[in-house]
Amino acid sequence: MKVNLILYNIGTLVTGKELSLTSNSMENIEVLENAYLAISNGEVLEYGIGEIPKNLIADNTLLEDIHGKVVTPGIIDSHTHLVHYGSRENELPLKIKGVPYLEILRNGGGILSTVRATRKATKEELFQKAKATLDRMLCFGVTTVESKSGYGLTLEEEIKQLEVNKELDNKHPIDIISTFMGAHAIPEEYKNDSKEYIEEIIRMLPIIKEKNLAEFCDIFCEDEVFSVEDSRRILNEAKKIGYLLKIHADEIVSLGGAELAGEIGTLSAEHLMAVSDEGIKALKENNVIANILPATSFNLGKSYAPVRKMINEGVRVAVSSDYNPGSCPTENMQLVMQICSSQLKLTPLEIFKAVTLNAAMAVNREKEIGSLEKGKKADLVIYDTQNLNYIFYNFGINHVKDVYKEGICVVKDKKICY
Ligand code: IZC
Ligand code: ZN
Repeated sequence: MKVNLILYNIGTLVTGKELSLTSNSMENIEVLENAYLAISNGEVLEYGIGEIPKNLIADNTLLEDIHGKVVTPGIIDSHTHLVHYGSRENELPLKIKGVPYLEILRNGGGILSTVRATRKATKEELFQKAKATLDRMLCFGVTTVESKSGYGLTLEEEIKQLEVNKELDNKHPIDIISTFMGAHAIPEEYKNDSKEYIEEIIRMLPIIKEKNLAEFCDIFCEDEVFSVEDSRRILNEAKKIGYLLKIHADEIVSLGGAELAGEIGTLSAEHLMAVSDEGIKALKENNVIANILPATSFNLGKSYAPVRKMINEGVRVAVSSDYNPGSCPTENMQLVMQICSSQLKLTPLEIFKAVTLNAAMAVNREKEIGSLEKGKKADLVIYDTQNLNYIFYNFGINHVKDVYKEGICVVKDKKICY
């Protein structure tokens, strides 16, 4: 049997494999103590408890002693606005004074200021900025990232952003899943004719699909941005031509975005801080994944999505960063996970499930990633701790020691090495 690498003496191995669901618990993932994990050709070959079976060891097998530390699947950041230019720290004093996010946008700031900067940037500039971000994410254990467009808002400029996604996917160890989000804001040139911009988005959809630049279509369904009716129209058009769907739903105002997600059958609904009880029911009944972005609530000083209620109702919950230059400028998924612990009262196992298997489902990749099961990619993280609780207990620092992407070490002792 040909094995390239075996990690052994793993104190805690979270394989992330889903165990049968006996209740609505989200702690139903497999965890092994004193384990080994064998990797062959970038995939998980086998894992188990105790001594490494002799038949797994060939002359050229690399054996790596993990010294009782923690190993988990690679973290999947299933909601980011990765590719953009500029930054918005000029809005910090406004935010501190309590000026609402939507008011800043109404006055031509917010998303629109990032649109101006992104349109001016070259593809190379966008690539270099996003690459630096991905390097930071990788050091926090992230091995797959969903990346939305939405700072171009013209066909040409949206294509520019999406082509950067493709280039990053080709050139960086992190896998990129690309989402078209032309429906992110009404651009300034359509300020007095938003209906015409919606028509423009509908014209962009097939062109971007034909170029194979995006797998998902997302929309900012929000007060003063895209109404439920506009969102229904755009998402249904996208569905017809083969996009998988996402929706920014009930983030600031309870508009009925979650109900729409259920009606249309989006794969996930994002944010959900203001979701209604009917909305939660719609998510559950239609198997829509609730993708929660708690660092945005933390950064804006807003309320959190009612995660426990959703879990109790049987909704599948994923957690992601929402990395973007406005409401959540952080690449630190470990901080996001620590917020889940301290603010949302999720347990370590619930949190790991939310950022691995459930996140893989939110980007339609659960057959390849999200758990360390036989045949899946050997994307994994080694933490410099002796147990899972410590990762959440000693908060605010990065416990990730090493990261492997498809069986190859890309972060060693906290340093990028790809
Ligand atoms: O740039 O503000 N919420 N879109 C919807 C964002 C945040 C990104 C931004
Ligand atoms: Zn977002």
